[in-house]
Amino acid sequence: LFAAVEMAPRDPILGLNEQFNADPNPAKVNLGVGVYFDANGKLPLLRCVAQAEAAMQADPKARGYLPIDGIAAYDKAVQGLVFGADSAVLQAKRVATVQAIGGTGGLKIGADFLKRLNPDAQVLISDPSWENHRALFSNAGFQVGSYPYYDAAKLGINFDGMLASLNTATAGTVIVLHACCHNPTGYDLSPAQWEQVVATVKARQLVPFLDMAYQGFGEGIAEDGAVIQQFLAAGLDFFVSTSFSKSFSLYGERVGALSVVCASAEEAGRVLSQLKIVIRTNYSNPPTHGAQVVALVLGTPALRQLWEEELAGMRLRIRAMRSALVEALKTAGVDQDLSFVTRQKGMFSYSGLNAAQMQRLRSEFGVYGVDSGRICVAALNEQNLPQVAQAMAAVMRG
Ligand code: PLP
Ligand code: TYF
Repeated sequence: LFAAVEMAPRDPILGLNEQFNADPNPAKVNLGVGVYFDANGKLPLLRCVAQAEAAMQADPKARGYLPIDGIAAYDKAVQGLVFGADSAVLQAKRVATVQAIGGTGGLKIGADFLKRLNPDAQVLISDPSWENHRALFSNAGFQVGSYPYYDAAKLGINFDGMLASLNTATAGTVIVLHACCHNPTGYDLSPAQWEQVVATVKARQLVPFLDMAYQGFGEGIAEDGAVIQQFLAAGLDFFVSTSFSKSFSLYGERVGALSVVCASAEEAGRVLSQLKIVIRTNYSNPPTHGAQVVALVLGTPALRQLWEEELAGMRLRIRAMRSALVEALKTAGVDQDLSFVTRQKGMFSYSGLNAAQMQRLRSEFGVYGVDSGRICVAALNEQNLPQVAQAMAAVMRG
């Protein structure tokens, strides 16, 4: 039966993790996978999460099936965070939101729904993008192309190329956009550039799908969500996937959501009914624990305040590591302009290093980043920084 089954390639990033775990070098540093580690190099358990879990344990509940679209209080909390608690679009009940299995699950529910709605549509992702974007939309049955995004020579965004590409896309093309903290480059559009993207998407009748996996890691919760307000102001219908993997440090609980902004409450009701079919035929209904934690934190003022403080702590530590990396590289003798490192947002830095340099970092120095040149700044700390900077400086010198 399986004689003709081919070996599938490893996920380029998760595969790197396996390679890291197998490396006997005691001084190895993992800057590959996008995970936030604290100043001691540990995966944090947020205090707001621990307190919510303690409260849940003090009053344990039986675990029945959840509704297909998840915990109502959770979906409402997601909507408040993404669209603003008193936003007109929520008051008008124009948003269909479902709990999802991580941000990936939110993307997949959206992709499956879009495939039924518009089977011949093309999907465009940024070049480069999170690897799984292409695989996920291809596996949902779409032709996946890309729009220019990174400009290596400029160490920034090829915005003219991006707009030109959107301007030639046919009506109905699904445009996957990183709402903030672009993965892998770290370069985000300015509000003025977003305004042009919104206008183009509207004029060309494209279908925006915003992936928001890092809300709160760029400039702040509201600041990172500002792009949503720009799409709302233009009166567009659009998709937003949410992930709490990073912002709650709940990677393994798989907590995410999909929200679809519709033209009316009646339309949102019909869209919701279709999203529920997609969920029902994939995994029936979502799991309870992670969403309960997030709903409790977001719905309890003291816990919410604690979460916002802890999230700000992660954001500021990453920013401090960016500046520290620049300083350490200068100290190690790198004299090129490194200001791009502190211009980038979120967990990642496109370092500008090529695949050969990244491989040397791994084999000679035990420093693991992605061959594209992406390093996870959120995994840097005072202890590993000198080693990382020395190693990067060495491969930069050639
Ligand atoms: N989208 C982007 C851009 C990501 O970087 C990630 C990272 O994991 C995801 C989606 C998936 O999030 P989750 O782990 O919650 O499925
Ligand atoms: O880009 C990253 O490193 C994170 C984690 O298939 C990740 O988004 C990477 C690959 C993958 C799932 C999650």
